[in-house]
Amino acid sequence: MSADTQVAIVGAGPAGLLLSHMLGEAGIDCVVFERGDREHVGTRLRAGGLEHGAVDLLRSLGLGQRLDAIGLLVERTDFRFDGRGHRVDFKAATGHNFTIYPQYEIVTDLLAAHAARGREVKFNTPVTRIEGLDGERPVIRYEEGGAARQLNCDFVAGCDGYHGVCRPAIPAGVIRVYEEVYPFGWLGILAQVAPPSLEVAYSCHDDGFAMSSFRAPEVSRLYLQCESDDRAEDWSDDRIWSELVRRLDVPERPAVRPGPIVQKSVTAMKSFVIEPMQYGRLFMAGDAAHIVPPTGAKGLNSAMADISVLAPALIDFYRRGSRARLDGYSAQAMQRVWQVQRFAADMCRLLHRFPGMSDFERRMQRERLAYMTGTPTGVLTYAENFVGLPFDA
Ligand code: RFL
Repeated sequence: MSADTQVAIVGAGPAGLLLSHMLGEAGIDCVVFERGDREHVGTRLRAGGLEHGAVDLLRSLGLGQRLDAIGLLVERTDFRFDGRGHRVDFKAATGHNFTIYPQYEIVTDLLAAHAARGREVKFNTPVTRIEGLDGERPVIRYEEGGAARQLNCDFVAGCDGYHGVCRPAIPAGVIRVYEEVYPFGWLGILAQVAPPSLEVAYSCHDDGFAMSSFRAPEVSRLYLQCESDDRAEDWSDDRIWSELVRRLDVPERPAVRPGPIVQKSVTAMKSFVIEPMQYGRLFMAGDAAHIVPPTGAKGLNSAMADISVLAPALIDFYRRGSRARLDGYSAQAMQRVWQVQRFAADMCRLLHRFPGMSDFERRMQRERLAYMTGTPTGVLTYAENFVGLPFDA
């Protein structure tokens, strides 16, 4: 193939960097384009938890050293409703932990692996257009140092997140778009204070959902259901802590621990999927192809699961010359994508207060929570979805 590179990867988030790492280890030439700078990409505060499939994948790639040293193992979720806590021991139910290892640590590990092997990531290099996806040699048009440039490739990996350029490059009518926007947002804070316990707590409160989690032994991450159009500045630190205490604190559980808030932001809540996740020589992965409401802690894991299917398919093409696995990429990845969508949407509907909810609907939420936390079938169903369905790697 006479191309400038074999695989052009748009986006240096977890999906793009993981793909570049896996292809690079297999001797496949790729170029990663990233519109942000290295600092921006390596410090973005986003996801915090890894399913066991994601942990196994990182370890199998030789990227488990820091993860095993500083990742924090979680064994239970505490659901708060009816004014008390209801623990679900997902480790006992499935044998698997959930590992707190923030997204910026994974990105840091992947960037370090790129640097150690002399593989370049083109930061500050936005892709502006992609052409020729239905031909033999797609063209990537990008800006570098103020100049317009182009590069030919065999394949394009669209790992450029929800607001990227790859999805709009697919002709209208080729993909079907599924979207559900929820009528509330999440106010998320990062606080420089030890969490009440190394346990994740979800509260289904009459005034709205709240959640207590953490990123490190001295760093708490907490969320509050808020209005979709709230701005983080509308919420004073005092108001945030008093609302968290009101929604999360119950007897016989460690109380919320207020501390200095170092970051706060409001996130929109939506479910979004395109189907199929490929067109011609373009293969979409991660947030570029699907978004989940964060209630299930699935966005990052789902992005990594896509790559665990896409990377072997590309490697198979270059080793054996067969497009069979590439052609089947979307069908294979989508099975898991939809199961993850189901879990994340169910958790979102189960735990939030929706505008105009009737007493009956509210009572049904309570009964679903009681069944999920109080019966072996309910516990197992939650547990196996939360720790993660198998990766296909
Ligand atoms: P990313 O991480 O968005 O990376 C996409 C990259 O593409 C770049 N890009 C371009 N580069 C070149 N040219 C262009 N034209 C480009 N257009 C875009 C962008 O700069 C960016 O660097 O997507 P990826 O790799 O698919 O990874 C997905 C995860 O980042 C995402 O699913 C999670 O972070 C979602 N998410 C959470 N997931 C969880 O599992 N648990 C969480 O607690 C959680 N919290 C969050 C989140 C996402 C958030 N966002 C998106 C606002 C909290 C937030 C605030």
